[in-house]
Amino acid sequence: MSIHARWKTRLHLVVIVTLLLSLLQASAQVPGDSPSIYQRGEATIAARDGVQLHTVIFAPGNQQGPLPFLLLRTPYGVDQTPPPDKSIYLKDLAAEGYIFVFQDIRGRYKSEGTFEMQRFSRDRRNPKSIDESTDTYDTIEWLLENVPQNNRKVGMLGISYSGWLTVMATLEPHPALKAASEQATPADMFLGDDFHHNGAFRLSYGFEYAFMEEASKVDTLFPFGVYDTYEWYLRLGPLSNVNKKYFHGKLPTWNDFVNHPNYDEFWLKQSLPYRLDAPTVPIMHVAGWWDQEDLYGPMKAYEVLEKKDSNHLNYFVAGPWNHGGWGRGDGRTLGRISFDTATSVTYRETIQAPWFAYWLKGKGKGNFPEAVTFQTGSNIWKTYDEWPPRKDVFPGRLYFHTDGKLSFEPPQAARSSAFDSYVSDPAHPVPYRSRPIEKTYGPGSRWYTWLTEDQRFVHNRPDVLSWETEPLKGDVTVTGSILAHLFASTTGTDSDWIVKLIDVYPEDYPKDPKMGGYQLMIADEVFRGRFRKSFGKPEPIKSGEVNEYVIDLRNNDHTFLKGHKIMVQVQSTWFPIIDRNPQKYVDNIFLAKDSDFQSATQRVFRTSQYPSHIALPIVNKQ
Ligand code: PG9
Repeated sequence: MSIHARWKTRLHLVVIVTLLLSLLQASAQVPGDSPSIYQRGEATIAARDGVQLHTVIFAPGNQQGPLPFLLLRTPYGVDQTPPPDKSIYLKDLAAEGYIFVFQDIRGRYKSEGTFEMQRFSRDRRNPKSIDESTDTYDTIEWLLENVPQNNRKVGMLGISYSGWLTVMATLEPHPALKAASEQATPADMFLGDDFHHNGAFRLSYGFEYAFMEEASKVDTLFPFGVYDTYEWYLRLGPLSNVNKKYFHGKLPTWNDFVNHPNYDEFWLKQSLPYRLDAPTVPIMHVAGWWDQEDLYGPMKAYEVLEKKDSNHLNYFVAGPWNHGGWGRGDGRTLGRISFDTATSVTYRETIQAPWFAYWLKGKGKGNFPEAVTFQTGSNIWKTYDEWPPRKDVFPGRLYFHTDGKLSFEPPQAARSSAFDSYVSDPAHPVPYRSRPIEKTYGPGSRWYTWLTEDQRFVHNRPDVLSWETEPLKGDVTVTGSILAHLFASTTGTDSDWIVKLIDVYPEDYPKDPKMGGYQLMIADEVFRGRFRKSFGKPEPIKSGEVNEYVIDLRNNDHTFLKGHKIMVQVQSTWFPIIDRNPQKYVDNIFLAKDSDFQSATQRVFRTSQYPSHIALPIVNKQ
């Protein structure tokens, strides 16, 4: 392999221009202006095909002996990265002592080559082929040979896209890669992460992210020209207008959305379950319960690797965070929700730093628990020997009843008339967060905390149904996988079903009176009805037919406290995070016409034959 490299060391003044994305947010600077003890250098590292990868390296100015590397690769630009001892995310690792390496991936910012959104794995039969795994391999090879005083061990970490790049590095790992922590990686863009959930298209995210990454080599926000993007997306009309009026077929990721409306080879080959085998590098997965982008990913990546983890290399951590929230701030609160303790500080100091110190420096005993979670509600850290735990966990079912009641008793009604109903109108979709809906990554955007927003902003809308329990007589702790079983019909021939599991605070809440009656989503998900039998082969829904929709509300660890109520809300639009389902079956919703969109009357059943309910793993049933 030919290696061309420049290696310049110089102290560098770092300016944070904007906290645009999770990586940069995770790099939020430590307050105070004592000078960094790290020295900054820059290198360009040639990948095996000659493409030059722009790289920033920080080593301690007073380095005494060999140190391991910590490598972080990103599409979001590394030039503005603060020294690691000045980054909230990395300062505990910096105090331990590493050589930090940050790299622009190919095609982004100062690296050469072409960017491909979540590049497929290469064809290994072709020795000239490249992918993110080989780029990482080549980078590590160069670092070992060219950076003085390294101990020939490398750790990788990163949040979201950088988390995904961390997973990619483990596919054909360099032998020096000794530890990897993926944090909020996407695992499947059709089933659960940024671009679709259960086949429903994440319109505002997909549209804005495709533009941000592919309109230019550097991040660029789409110029909406209106503040409330709810209005803009509604005026957009059918999705075919995107290429017609704005993208003109020039953004590969948008074209992929249009050309792959079903779960085909394209999505499968991109997904982590398809790409991952048994873990060979120690790997720690990190997830945030209120991650607005990639909650499914780290849970899925952990689950898939766990099945083949005979050497105990696979670990899971989850806490009360939004996307990357463990990497910034102290984690005492998220939006208006309080956790009583500095959860992000605990993560960084007592979980992340010791984990890398063990694998890269041999410090400590290495007897890390299989899974660590911060249980919300009770607000305590928990450890588990397996995730989700099976010991002392009992299946519970919360059934929908008449008059908006929810209870553990199954419904008796045999009458098929026992249902609740609403009209879903794609011309007046339910906003997913309170308006104005600022640009996803725009200034002042409330995107980052929308999952914790008080759901009273839509409660009692005529197109949002809700059912709730009586105030709980004791705590109800839910640990593990939550599933909604919705028995529902529509007068249309396609439909979205959105289910939200909500913790309702007592009206009188002395701990924080302003939180009285707050409706906090604990779990939420959308399901696009056409995919009820198969994500690969959609089918129209028969108008008026009652179907069972089993909707995965993901894993959780939450205590509904005594005196709180449990609520479920169901609706059929969630705009513009989810595109509008025409509610009339068309082959490809990206090509639907204006005239295809129609109102539909939805029924949610609660009879002994069709007992809509939420299945919950309960730890301490009342
Ligand atoms: N959620 C972002 C992303 C990751 C991977 C692909 C597309 C988007 C991110 O925060 O990086």
